[in-house]
Amino acid sequence: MTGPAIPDKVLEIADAIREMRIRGAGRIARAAAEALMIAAEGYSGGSVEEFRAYMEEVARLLLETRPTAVSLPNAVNYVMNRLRGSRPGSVEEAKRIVVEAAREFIEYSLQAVRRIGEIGARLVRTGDVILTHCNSSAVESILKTAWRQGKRFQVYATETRPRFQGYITARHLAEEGIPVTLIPDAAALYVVERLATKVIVGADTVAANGAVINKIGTSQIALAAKMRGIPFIVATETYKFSPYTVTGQPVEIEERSPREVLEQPPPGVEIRNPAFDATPPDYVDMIVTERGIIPPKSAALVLWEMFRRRPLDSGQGIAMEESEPTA
Ligand code: RUB
Repeated sequence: MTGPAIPDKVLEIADAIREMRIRGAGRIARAAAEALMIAAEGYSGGSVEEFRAYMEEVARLLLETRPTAVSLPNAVNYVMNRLRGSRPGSVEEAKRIVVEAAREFIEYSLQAVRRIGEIGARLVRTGDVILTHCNSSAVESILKTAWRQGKRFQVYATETRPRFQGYITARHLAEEGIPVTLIPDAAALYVVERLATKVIVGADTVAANGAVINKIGTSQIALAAKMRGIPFIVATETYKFSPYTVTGQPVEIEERSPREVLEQPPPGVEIRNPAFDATPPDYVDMIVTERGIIPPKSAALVLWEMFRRRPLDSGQGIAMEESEPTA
């Protein structure tokens, strides 16, 4: 690169996303917006065109960290499209545009998680036994809101191998006073068959056909819930709906290092570590978003409303002309 160096703090955020010290689709999106803001604030000198080139480089760095959660490109494009679509008269003005858009995205995102909590809490009843998988801020928001409203229920949290995000869920819920039981992933069907009254999980990406991409193992749980006839509920902000899937682009499933599964596999043994799977829309009863509850088949309508115009094929894949979630 010929322009100014990317600030250390931005490189650290990109690393933290890659290494999963920052994880969960919502947090990843907010961290990316913050990184763009830090990059803009730290920029000095050069012309507006040089600033644009530098910001595009930062955007690329962030986009390359993890492939599956569409919240990442949606957040980056939300901020970058504001810059791409403006004609600032000075670098200072261009920096302000980026910082304002990033702040807006972060604020929208935090509010969306709170709103999902309020809307989703209406689905929780006293006496419920709720199974969840992985760690989702949107799911936590629902459970904590319902608990604070005085509803009394129990939660089963899967461990979520190989990175054990279920421990985070269990710890957070226990801190709130919610009765929570941690189970091995393989016990999910046992719990759904005998105990659970509903399943609530988060999402990394929702496809235009309503398929939900979430932590590996989610689709098995959805299948179990379908067999048993209990509701399978997804909690997600609308910026996890993927505009790319409208034009048939498949969602890339991240395959992480086998060493996360087993440090030293026995000789001759291959290990695979797919991090996400896709749950077909037929297995999803409803999707709780900050704009209300929708059936999975309405995902395309949400995308249409959010992005308003048709996706445009640009040099960097599909970019949205208007990619701003509207409040
Ligand atoms: C996290 C995961 C979460 C979603 C939703 O995967 O699959 O269920 O991201 O989380 P990883 P949130 O730990 O590999 O990032 O509701 O917090 O966005």
